[in-house]
Amino acid sequence: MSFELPPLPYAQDALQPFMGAETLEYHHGKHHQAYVTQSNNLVQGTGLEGKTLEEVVQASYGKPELTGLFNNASQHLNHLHFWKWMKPNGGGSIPGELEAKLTEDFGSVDEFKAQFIQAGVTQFGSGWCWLTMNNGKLAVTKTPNGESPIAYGGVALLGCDVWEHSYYLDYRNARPKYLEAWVNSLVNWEYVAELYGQAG
Ligand code: MN3
Repeated sequence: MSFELPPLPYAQDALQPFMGAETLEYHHGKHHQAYVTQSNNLVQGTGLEGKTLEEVVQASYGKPELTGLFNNASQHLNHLHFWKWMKPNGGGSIPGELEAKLTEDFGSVDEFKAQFIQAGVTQFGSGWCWLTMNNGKLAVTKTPNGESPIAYGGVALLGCDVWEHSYYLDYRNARPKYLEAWVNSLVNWEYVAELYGQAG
C-alpha cells in the first residue's frame, strides 16, 4: 500500500478571494504531492511499509535516522486535514456543542480566535498553529515545520499551515492578515465539530 494524494474537496478557485487558485495549484499539486512522493520513497527499507499514515508518523517522530520520513509523512497527514479544514464560504457559525465548549474553555469564541491567530503569527519560521484537545480540555498550540500534535498522540481538531507557501502569493509577508482571513472566512467548522465528536 502506498500513500496517495487525494483530489481537493473543492475547485482550485473555490476559496477565492481568501486563498487563490494559484496558491492551491502549487500548495496541493506541487508541495503536497512532493510530501506524498517522498513519503513513499523514504518509507522503503524502514520496516514501516504497509503501516497506516498515523502509525508511520508516530513511529518516526523523534528518531534522527527517520527525520526525512517523519517530515514528509507528517506533512502528508497535516495537509490531508488542512484541505478539509477549509471550505468555500467558511468561517461562519460554529455547531452548537463545539461553540459551547470553545466558550467554556477560552471564555469566548473571539478569545479562542485571538489566541489561535496569535499562535500562528508568533510561530517563528515555518510551522502550524493548532486547536487541540487534551484530557477533555481545548487548547491552542503551535509547532515548527511538519510537526503536529498527532505525532505524540495528541488530538488535533483544527490546524492552520503558516508556511509561506500557504499565503505568500495572496498576502505576501502579511501572515496576520492571512490568519485572520483563514479563521473568519475559510474554516470548515462542520469538519472541526466532526473531529471534536470523535475525540469524545
Ligand atoms: Mn503546506
